[in-house]
Amino acid sequence: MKCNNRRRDRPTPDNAAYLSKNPKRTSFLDFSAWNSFSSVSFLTSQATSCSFAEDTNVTERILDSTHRAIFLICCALSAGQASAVDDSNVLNVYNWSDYIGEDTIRNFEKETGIKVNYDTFDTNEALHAKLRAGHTGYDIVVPSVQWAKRQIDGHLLFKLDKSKITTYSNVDRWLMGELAVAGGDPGNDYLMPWLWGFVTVGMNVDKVNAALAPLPMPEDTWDLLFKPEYSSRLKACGISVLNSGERVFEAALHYLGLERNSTKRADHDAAAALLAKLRPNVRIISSSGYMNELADGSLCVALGYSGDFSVASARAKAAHNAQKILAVIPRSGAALSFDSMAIPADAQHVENAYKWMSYIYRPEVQAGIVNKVLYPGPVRAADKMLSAEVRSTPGLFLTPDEMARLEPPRAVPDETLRMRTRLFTAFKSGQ
Ligand code: N2P
Repeated sequence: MKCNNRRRDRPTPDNAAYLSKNPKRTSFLDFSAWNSFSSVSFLTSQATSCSFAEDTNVTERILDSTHRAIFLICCALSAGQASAVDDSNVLNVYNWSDYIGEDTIRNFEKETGIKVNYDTFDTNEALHAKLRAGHTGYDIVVPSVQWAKRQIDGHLLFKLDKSKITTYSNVDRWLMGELAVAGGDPGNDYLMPWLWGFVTVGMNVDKVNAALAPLPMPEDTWDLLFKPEYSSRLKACGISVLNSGERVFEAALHYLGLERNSTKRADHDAAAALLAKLRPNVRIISSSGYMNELADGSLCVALGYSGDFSVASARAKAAHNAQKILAVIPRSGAALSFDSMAIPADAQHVENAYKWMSYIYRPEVQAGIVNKVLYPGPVRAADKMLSAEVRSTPGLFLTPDEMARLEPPRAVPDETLRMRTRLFTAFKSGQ
């Protein structure tokens, strides 16, 4: 039996106002999905859910008085809590895995008394599907900006009252400009920055050199993935690619000299043909596992995110295991990736989300995040608070020449996204 009162609670005044203006979105009062105990009608008026799903057969035969008593106590307690708990003391956050400081959450909780429920994902596709399904229960989400654009267009995000972000002026103007364009948020009304980086090829240098010999390292590191003469040699020591049709197809299109945000079927067919040659040499399709596997030497090359490679390198150094992890910006360039913070349109703890945002842009809080995850952040005043070792991380402070080789993200239409998803499914299954 499950009782759950965590995510279905009273709307804040902001949310109530939002719902009244957006009748198409279902409010928390829509109980249609809560069918588990419709026969216990008096309980359905409570903002809580209990389920006997696992017990169906048992309940049919032996809904004895003890069992029934437990059920009623559980639901009564839960319902009691729903009305007694102060909702304002909760914040439900959904962020990428390995993307926050060591003490970020703990310090926020200590300082504000707000309890943070923190869940993680590792692809935009997963977050987007949740937002589209609605009722995520989350108050803060972290979509990459080109996905956030779709979410703004689909009325899935809450329009921010910037005056409630007390540290707004600490935020890098350049980054806000990038969010405005790539996120389709010209007034910076919906998106605030989280961290940013780029999508590239990372490698365990010594292992790659050994596997390629007598071939030298190619000048353009994309060749490691897309030239079969390299990828076939790297197969045995392990190649991994992101579990994202968007990222994998963007990389292949770029390698072919085509637009990363191409919408053309013919371009995608060409990319799919290139990827089909890579597929037999790929061991792992994952958006998070590659960090540890590169660090412990069980993987040679990965298509992944810049900061994750920096973390892999730091982990290898900390383990003194002699694995050298490197991720450069390939000679022919790579794609920038900006992640934003946003509040889902049906969030129930909007005031707490503002408190979180205000806290996140404090320089010392930023330094705690960047010191741990090794991605560039949005608060320049935090730079001098980073440790000397972190400051020297490749990819953290990019030179103008490096920036010139990075292309900003652009959203593709849903139809193109669906085409990529279909082709990527075929790639994964090796068809
Ligand atoms: C964190 C990966 C997040 C970067 N581990 C991708 N947006």
